Amino acid sequence: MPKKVYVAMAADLIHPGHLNVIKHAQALGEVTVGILSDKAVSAFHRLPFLTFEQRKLIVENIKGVDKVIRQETLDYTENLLALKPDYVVHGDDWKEGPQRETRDRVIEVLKQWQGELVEVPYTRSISSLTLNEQLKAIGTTPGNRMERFRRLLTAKCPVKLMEAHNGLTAHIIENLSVDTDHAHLEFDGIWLSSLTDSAAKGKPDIEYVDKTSRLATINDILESTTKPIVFDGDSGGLTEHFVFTVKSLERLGVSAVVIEDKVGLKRNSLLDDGPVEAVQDDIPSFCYKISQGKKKQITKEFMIIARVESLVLNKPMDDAFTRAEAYLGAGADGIMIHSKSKDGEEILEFCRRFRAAGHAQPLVVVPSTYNAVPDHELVKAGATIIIYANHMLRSAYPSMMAAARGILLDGCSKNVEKDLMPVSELVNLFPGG
Ligand code: SPV
Ligand code: MG
Repeated sequence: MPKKVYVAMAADLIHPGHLNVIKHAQALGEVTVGILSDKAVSAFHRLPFLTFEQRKLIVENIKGVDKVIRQETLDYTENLLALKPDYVVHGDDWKEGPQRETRDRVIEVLKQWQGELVEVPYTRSISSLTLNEQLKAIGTTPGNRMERFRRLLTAKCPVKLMEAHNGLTAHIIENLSVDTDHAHLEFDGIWLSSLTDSAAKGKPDIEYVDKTSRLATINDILESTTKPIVFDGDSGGLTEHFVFTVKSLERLGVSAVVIEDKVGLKRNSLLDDGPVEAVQDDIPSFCYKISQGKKKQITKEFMIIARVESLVLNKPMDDAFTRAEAYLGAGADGIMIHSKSKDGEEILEFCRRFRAAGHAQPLVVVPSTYNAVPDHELVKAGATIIIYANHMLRSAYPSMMAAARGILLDGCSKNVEKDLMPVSELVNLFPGG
């Protein structure tokens, strides 16, 4: 009987390091490779570029691999108990960082049948991480970018979007990551806010910045990123115009548009109630807009998310819920529920009710005012997408004010320099040539 050998890998970007591990495994016996699901990879890394099926197909065709199975979680236990391998083979680069605990558990489980962990020296100078960086520099395709959002929704909860209003802010969202002992943290995509896109152009958030200009902002963001983009489509405008917006966004590889059920002069939802009352669309009319958008979209991946403004307009929970169900019935792929409440109680109540009614669609929340409610509470109630809708612009503005003030008061910039990005860093932020 040949010995049983188990190797688990993401296998997104196959490189000689993977082949080296498989070669060592083959020398020990019959090799089963567990391909990590999108969900498992997302627990410690960014979502793979290739889908699970694509990664499986590639590994099935690698010399030395006898069988390929799915590994649902980062933790090996389930597959190890099912397979009882004599050996697990892995690169020796997982002794530190987020995978350390996984390694400890592998050793623990293997003990049950005297299995052994064999660690192959890590192949220096080539790793998925460096390849990932290179791939990011090349960019992505519109189709790949668009479908990543749906894949993220099946792989991660919550999916976190951060606002961007130009290529620079989107660049930060694309590249920022924080590794803790337990997790790899990064934003999953970009929220193209109408409020901050307008403010960055010195305009109010009243649908005055036209589509051409907003699509130009998207173009700048496409240039510096690969992550999915969700477009704040305001009210969607006239239905006859909205269907064109859908097609334009699809062409660019935007993953989703969110439209809100307002008519007339659109004002920002977070404005204190002023002299101009915002008016909510009636249900049949907004449903028609949604259904026309769905009918006209070309790809199957693009999503139209309906935003319910009832709570913002102080209408009862029942109104919000009735609308959400009607919009889903009209074909909306998900619901955004918004609120100006400080404690977020009404949002949590809506989310719970939405899930209790059996709706499985994505549910988006925007914790701008109820900012003390932690992400895990929103998720526990049923939210699946969290949008931080304006935080990049709001953090930049006070810093810019402080620098400008300091220069005026001091007559030179020496004293504010300590708070600024060095020019040497700025000129290298987007290297050309
Ligand atoms: C935006 O970011 O433009 C939004 C969210 O629509 S809110 O500003 O809260 O209305
Ligand atoms: Mg908006």
